[in-house]
Amino acid sequence: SVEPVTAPRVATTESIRLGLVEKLAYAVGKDPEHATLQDWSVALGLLVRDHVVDHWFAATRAGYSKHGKRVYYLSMEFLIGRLLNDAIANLQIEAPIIEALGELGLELKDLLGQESDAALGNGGLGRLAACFLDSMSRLAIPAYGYGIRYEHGLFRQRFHDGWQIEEAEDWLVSGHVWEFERPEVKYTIKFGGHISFDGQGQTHWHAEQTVLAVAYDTPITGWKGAHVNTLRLWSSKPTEILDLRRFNSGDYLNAAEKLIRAETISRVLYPDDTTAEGKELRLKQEFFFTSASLQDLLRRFLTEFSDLKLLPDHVSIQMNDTHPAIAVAELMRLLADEHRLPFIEAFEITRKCLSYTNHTLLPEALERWHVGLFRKVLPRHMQIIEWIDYHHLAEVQGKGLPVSLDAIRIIDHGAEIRMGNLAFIGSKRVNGVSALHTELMKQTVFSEFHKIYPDRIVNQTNGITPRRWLYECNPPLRNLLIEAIGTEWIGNLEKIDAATAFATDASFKEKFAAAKRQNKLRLAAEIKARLGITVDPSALFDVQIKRIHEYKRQLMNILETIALYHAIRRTPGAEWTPRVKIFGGKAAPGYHIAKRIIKLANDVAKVINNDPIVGDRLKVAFLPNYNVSLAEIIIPAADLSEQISTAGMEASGTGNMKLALNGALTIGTLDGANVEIGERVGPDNIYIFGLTAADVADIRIHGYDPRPTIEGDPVLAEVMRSLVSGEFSSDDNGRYHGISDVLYSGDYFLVTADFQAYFQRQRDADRDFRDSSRWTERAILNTTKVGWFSSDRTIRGYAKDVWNVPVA
Ligand code: 26M
Repeated sequence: SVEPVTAPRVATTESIRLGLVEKLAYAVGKDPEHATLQDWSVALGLLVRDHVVDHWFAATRAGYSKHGKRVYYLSMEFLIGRLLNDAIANLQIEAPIIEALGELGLELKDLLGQESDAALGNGGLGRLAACFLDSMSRLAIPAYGYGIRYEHGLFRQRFHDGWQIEEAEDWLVSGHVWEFERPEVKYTIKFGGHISFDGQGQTHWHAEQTVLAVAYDTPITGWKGAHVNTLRLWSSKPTEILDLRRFNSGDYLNAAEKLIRAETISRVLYPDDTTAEGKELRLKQEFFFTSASLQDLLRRFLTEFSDLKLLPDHVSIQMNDTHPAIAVAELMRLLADEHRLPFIEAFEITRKCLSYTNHTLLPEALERWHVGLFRKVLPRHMQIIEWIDYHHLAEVQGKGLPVSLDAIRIIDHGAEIRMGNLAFIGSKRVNGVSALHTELMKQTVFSEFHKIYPDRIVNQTNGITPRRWLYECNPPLRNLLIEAIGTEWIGNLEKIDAATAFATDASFKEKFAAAKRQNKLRLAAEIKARLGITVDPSALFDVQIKRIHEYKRQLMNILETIALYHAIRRTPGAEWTPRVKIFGGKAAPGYHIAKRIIKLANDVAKVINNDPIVGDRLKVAFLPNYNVSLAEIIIPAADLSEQISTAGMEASGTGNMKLALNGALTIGTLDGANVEIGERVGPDNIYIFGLTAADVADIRIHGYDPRPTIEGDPVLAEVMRSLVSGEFSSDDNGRYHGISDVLYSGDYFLVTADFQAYFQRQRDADRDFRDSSRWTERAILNTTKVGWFSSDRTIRGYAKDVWNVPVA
């Protein structure tokens, strides 16, 4: 018999040095003399991967999950970023690695920088999924992440003359060491065609197109390597490699057509995170990964059990937004058509296995599919959805509750399929991602459902992994915390509250400020390298990093920047708090206003940064290609965190949590998780301003006229004039007339309505920042009071309220 690896290997300086040189030779094919940094980085990745694999096997063999319940997290997006440092940190093998590299004349940080950033997600939703994987491993929950192995992740952003340019992203070209291809793990996925029923009660789906979903596995190491889960991503491949008949007849291009058609499905991530456009390829992607995942988990279940009625005891499936909501119909199809269960039983089982997380209330982001397109791509699922809709409506009518049936139909007016309603009806639990958001879900989109199923909607406020978002990205603060309170907080972030006692300790304060300064110097160097802008590291670093959206109101921040600029120019001799406005974020390629907002920020930056009267009092830096790796540099350096969405529109936010944990004070509206952050840090340690969600709802009912607000505020009025005068667009005076028009005519996101309150709170921040000792105390309290926002806490909540699984 073959001896398996039994215990994880131990990392010593010696073993790492020898291992590295061996990997470099036999896996990379280079000798040390000719190796590039990239070669060394791959060698180190492969070596660290060996350590990860030891733990992976150990975890699996420990039999933790024997006949237990498994969690399946289905997500269109996993925004994982780089993995090398994450693995090193979780396995606690940094010291021997640094030492071994030193002996080889190499620096760890240089090798880490070589790894490509896996950007298989748009923003918050995808990054949340990645934090959840980390926490599920931390808590030893036997879980699988399921998603798509996009060949191209989110586009790379660069600026040309201040305008956003998108370029294809290519994360796989330089060799991704973290995945294992599983060519034997593959499933057939069908599209299109027609359905027939035979006399024996069997349903047949005669597909128009079939492709294969092939598995690629990435191990996800939990804290201290105690548990390792698997992220399984599906890649689409043709069922046959080549059409030989066509090829032999000389028709080379058409012979390759099937291959291209098949591989197109997992080719590229859709770069939009607001508008749910009804594109056929997108629907195919959603079904592709959902079907493969369900087939895979059913196969795993059936190797252990035979009675599918037991499925809900052993399987919990989480739908990350409605993107995998087709799971409701697909699980029913697999149970009924393939495993011959009666529909009604299949429906019962389905509703006990699935749960759904909602991430937005924006109507344009709620997925809907035209019935015609849907029937063409998924003819059998159309029938199943019709059955569910009919059956569900009858069930509700039977209860005699006073609800609007129109609101709970899946098929809206016979024309469109509402995926939110499908997901809701097919789920055991439906959750929102912050207390406010969950309340609004109950009152708005799902109010009728909430009357029928009062226990179904639950809240699970988002969280972030403290490993990546403090321990890994902020070594100076990490080391200070360890010195002060030990290491407990890394695996149990609520323990970070122990450092609250040091908030007024002179020596701790000094070291905390020094750590912040060190991080600011690192960011200043990055700004210099990427933009050529010199910034003063003692200035207030004011950060807004997130996707560009009107509701997130980057525009309000830019208008405030202009107002401050005007004020500085008017009295340059006054007492100014030097500020650096830092922006990062991508606009969806088709979102024209968002792209113009980027151009405006860059135009404003150009004028301000080159105005000698202003000097160091104000600088503006829009860093291109904001991604996870850049976030890891910006966040530890922030003093002020901009969370200024129109109240009621940001479901939760998670950047707000990362910034607060790293000692930035928030300036924000009472929106999403800001509300809960404010409750924990206290009103003196956060700058809350503006309309509440209730105010916004009220204004929307009565109608809002921006004109008197603008004209009644001389500061804002001057800013508005500068937009149309060409002060920031001397090469094209008309460039910002459109933006001005949007603000004058309706201003749906209420930028002008909140402007004055926002401007005032910014001046409060200016004043407070000048008392650096007091500011440091408040920054410390932000770090020590937000331990609750660990994704470990969030996952404990899901485990208890949604999945019903035990945790470590
Ligand atoms: C939909 C259809 C077609 C193409 C793309 C999409 C799509 C992709 C991502 C739609 C929405 C997407 O993401 C929404 C999102 O990121 N929501 C954010 O989720 C975070 C985690 O819960 C919250 O913190 C944010 O407040 C919320 O905006």
